[in-house]
Amino acid sequence: MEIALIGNPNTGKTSLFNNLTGSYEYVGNWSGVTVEKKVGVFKNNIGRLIDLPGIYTLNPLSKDEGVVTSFFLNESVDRLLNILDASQLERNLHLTLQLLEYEKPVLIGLNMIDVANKRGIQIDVKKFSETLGVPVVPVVARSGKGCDMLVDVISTKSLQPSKKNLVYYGQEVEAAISEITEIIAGITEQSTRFLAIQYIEGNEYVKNYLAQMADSEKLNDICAHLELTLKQEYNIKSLASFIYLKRKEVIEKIISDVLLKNDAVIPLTE
Ligand code: GDP
Ligand code: K
Ligand code: MG
Repeated sequence: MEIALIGNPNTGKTSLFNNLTGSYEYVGNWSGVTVEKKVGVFKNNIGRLIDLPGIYTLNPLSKDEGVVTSFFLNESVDRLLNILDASQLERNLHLTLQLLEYEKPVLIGLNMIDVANKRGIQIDVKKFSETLGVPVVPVVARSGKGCDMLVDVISTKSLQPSKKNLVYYGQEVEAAISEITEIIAGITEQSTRFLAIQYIEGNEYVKNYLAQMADSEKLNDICAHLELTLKQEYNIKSLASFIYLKRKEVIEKIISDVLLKNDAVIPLTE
């Protein structure tokens, strides 16, 4: 089983990686960039863990960030372990929403619980998990607290992709998503909804990927038409900013639902 570790920069990926894996199977660089690639074997031998570079979005701004998107397009990974900084949920969840759209089983490691608690941030983990439709395990990656539980959950045979479409992008975008998914259905193993949304956002890696298999002119026409419609109707800057704002609305709602206002303590397994 291949599991990819993914999250924003400085969320504790390396700390978690070191806690979960015993030996390194591979250490080198990702192709084309000087970003370290590390693959480790889980201590309990359930499979391999791939440490991906920290990113904020799958629509890359740099070649370094593009490593993750290329990985998503070209490799087959069984499960995603998404590490979140509990004290920076709002920023972190933009990536999470995109990962859920990728339609592979996702497990959330909710890290920096100690930092969040010190800042008075308490998260209703059960509700958070129900809202996202995937398991959420609170951890302190630096000390290893919660890591056993994380391994237990990621070893579960029945781990499924989230059945929820968390972000509804509005009638116009959803219509364009349907048109694109219809065109690319059957030509790729990857989630067509994920690819369609990323295409609309202007993800160059996804555009190049699909150009090898589908009629780019048709796809670009759909996006150009959508952009024109949205600009007229909502006075938006770009398709990317529209998509970003839709995700932001959902994130704000999620956070207002899962943040505890009282002093309830999040249980941590030793
Ligand atoms: P990466 O950039 O995602 O690989 O994150 P690192 O594993 O390098 O961690 C970034 C910093 O956060 C380091 O100084 C870690 O020691 C620290 N850190 C990681 N996990 C935790 C945690 O759960 N609590 C606290 N307080 N610090 C942590
Ligand atoms: K770091
Ligand atoms: Mg790191």
